[in-house]
Amino acid sequence: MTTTEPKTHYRTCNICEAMCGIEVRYDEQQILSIRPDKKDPLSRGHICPKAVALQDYYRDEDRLTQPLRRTASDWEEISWDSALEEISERVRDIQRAHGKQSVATYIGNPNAHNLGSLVTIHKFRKSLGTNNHYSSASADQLPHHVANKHMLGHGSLIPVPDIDHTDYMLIIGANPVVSNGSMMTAPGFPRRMKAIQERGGKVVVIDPRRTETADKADEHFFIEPNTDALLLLALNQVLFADGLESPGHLSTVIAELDVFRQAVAAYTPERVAPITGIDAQEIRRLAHEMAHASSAVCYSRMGASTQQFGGLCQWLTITFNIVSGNFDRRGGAMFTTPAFDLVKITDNSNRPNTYGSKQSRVRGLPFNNSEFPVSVLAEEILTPGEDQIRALIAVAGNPVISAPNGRRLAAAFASLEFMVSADIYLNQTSRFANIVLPAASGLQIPQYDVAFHINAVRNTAKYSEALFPPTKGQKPDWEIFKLLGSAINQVDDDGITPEMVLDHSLRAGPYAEQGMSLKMLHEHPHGVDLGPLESNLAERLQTPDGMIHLAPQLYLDDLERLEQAFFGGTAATKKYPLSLISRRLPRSHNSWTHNSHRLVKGKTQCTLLVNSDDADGLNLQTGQTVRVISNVGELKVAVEVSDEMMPGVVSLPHGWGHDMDGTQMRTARLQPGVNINELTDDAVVDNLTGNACFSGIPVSVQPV
Ligand SMILES: Nc1nc2c(c(=O)[nH]1)N[C@H]1C(S)=C(S)[C@@H](COP(=O)(O)OP(=O)(O)OC[C@H]3O[C@@H](n4cnc5c(=O)[nH]c(N)nc54)[C@H](O)[C@@H]3O)O[C@H]1N2
Ligand SMILES: Nc1nc2c(c(=O)[nH]1)N[C@H]1C(S)=C(S)[C@@H](COP(=O)(O)OP(=O)(O)OC[C@H]3O[C@@H](n4cnc5c(=O)[nH]c(N)nc54)[C@H](O)[C@@H]3O)O[C@H]1N2
Ligand code: SF4
Ligand SMILES: [Mo]
Repeated sequence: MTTTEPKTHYRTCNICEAMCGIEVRYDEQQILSIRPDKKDPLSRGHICPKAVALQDYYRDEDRLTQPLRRTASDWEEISWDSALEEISERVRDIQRAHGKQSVATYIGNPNAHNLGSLVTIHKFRKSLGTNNHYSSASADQLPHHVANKHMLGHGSLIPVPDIDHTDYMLIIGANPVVSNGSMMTAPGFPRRMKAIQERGGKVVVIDPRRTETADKADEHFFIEPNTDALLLLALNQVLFADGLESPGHLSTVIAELDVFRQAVAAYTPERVAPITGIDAQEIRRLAHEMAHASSAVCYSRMGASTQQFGGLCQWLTITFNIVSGNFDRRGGAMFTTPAFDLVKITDNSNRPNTYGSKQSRVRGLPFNNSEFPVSVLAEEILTPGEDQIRALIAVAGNPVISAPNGRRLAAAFASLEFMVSADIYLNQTSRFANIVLPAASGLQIPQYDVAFHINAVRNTAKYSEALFPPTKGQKPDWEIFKLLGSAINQVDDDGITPEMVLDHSLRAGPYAEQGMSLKMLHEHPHGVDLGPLESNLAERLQTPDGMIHLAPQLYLDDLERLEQAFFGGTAATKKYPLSLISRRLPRSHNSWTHNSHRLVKGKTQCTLLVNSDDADGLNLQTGQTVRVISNVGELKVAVEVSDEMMPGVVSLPHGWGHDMDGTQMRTARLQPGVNINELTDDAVVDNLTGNACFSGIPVSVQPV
């Protein structure tokens, strides 16, 4: 019998934004262990259970290994050549008959975690000659990009909480103890949060649920979902009213301070308190604490972005950091200096892809960063007329589960003349494709986090080679983009690999003088430490006039919509007395990790959390099945009574619902769960940015 010596491979886990370093021990037969890489300069020994499950997604027998073609009643495996030939013929026929706008793309979250995708997507999309591009960004973080763009000059110039040095952190609508941060790459967040407390600092959480983060924080306040813009307006108002404004070293580059002061003047804590549910004196105190702390940062995320005033929330979070004197300053909101510097490479200041340069055909929502919001995708497919979408190419996305009103989107996909999906599974979205292309993923692709080094709480750089080759007929996404480009548009293969782009960008980047290159990263398999965040906004700012804009007109205009919604006198509806929000689970990532036995074993995770007062009123007990009803749909799910919840608010996990329609889903047989987005409404968005709204969904709950 021959035994092979175990080998060790170091890489970055590419499941979520945290970029944890992992150590994989393996031999020729199997993976022996996946453990934290203690020498990774960013994650320093942190991983979560999802990284250990990388071996499960790799070995999963339900993974697609050959292109599939939908037949009248089933699927047949076909060769790549036949798949590409059919795609080429069908898409070009549709383009000829209905014009280029009739073909759309949807790009899902895993693309953001994939070096190869990030450096090939743009060229592929451009080659299609359509504006009909969609992605998960508009179900997630669009308000951040719009605020960064209008205030700082570039959508990807992201203010990052300097959590390793701050003495005060106000967290609004985020649960980084579970998520490990978003728009804030912070692996091992619990440890980093504890360090704030150990150095005498304080963490405060604002959330309608007493989350895992709130539990560990020094203080937690419940807030009525969807009202964070009012809270943030009042926090900003107090800074001016109580003479606490101190823009510090930035005072000469801040424009529109007086306009901003006037814009927030009406939003006193007393005026917003009854709506937000947070006492006026407490709001005032929080603003004072933020201003008086030796360093402080306000961080707001998903809960404050995916709501009707997400755009205002992200604007006001940035202003609060600026006006309280905590911007571009140690321990405040700071900016990275990434080795692959997307901000400098893609100067988007004057390109036609900019915010509002086009409006969506049916509803008139704004184009941004070369995409329309995903909330209009269903209507753009279903509404007849010139430029109606008739074909879709979806890569690494599952919008039937991840986008609002998933059931309407499913109906829209079913009506398409042609659909292609590149995925690792046959799932709720890819089942509508005529051709499904099998992608390589996780341990099978090379990795450098082009996107997330920009958001990281420390400057580091790390490259990992693919550990295993693609299985059978799988291909990495960047090759799929190139093959699609050449099949549909005869785009010649330029021979450029992701590594070539990476090496070129590293050599042209801010660490060129220190010898930064792909070779250097090869020599440092744990990653290269490039130091803590430093004050650098003078060099990073991208606005044409070199100023930070505190009061861009689009936000001032949007305050009227907010006034109307909260003070316009519309009575609340009794039909849907409860307010639904989403949650993320420690052993689950979006919609695609539920086939890993080690992650889904044990008790049912996809439950409706209901406060005990509400449960008593409705006569509900833990374990009981209820109907949750909204104006777009209804579903049945088990209740978990929990005083984690604010009274009047209920919570469902996002990313589940794998047996919707009773189809033969290959994934997630153990715990199918329910799809929260059968309840969310694609008609209700943040009108300013077009971002989807997942917070404060009016629902009723009834015993079955
Ligand atoms: N109600 C509600 N909805 C939400 C959210 C919420 O909190 N509440 N969160 C939103 C957020 S933040 C996000 S990011 C979106 C996510 O929205 P999506 O990106 O649309 O959804 P995912 O579940 O991440 O789907 C990823 C898909 O890619 C496949 N996949 C995984 N790895 C690879 C790969 O390497 N290559 C290819 N080709 N395919 C791969 C998976 O099988 C899956 O089908 O959902 C949003 N939707
Ligand atoms: N374990 C795990 N980690 C993940 C993911 C995952 O699916 N599982 N997904 C990854 C992705 S794609 C992303 S984008 C990040 C997201 O990371 P986070 O931004 O931390 O996202 P969530 O955990 O959804 O936290 C949102 C919080 O907002 C609260 N909330 C809901 N509505 C409101 C509201 O109106 N106001 C306020 N103040 N709070 C509200 C919710 O209760 C919840 O605690 O997580 C990433 N990490
Ligand atoms: S926190 Fe995210 S990056 Fe870190 S191990 Fe877990 S899934 Fe991977
Ligand atoms: Mo996300």
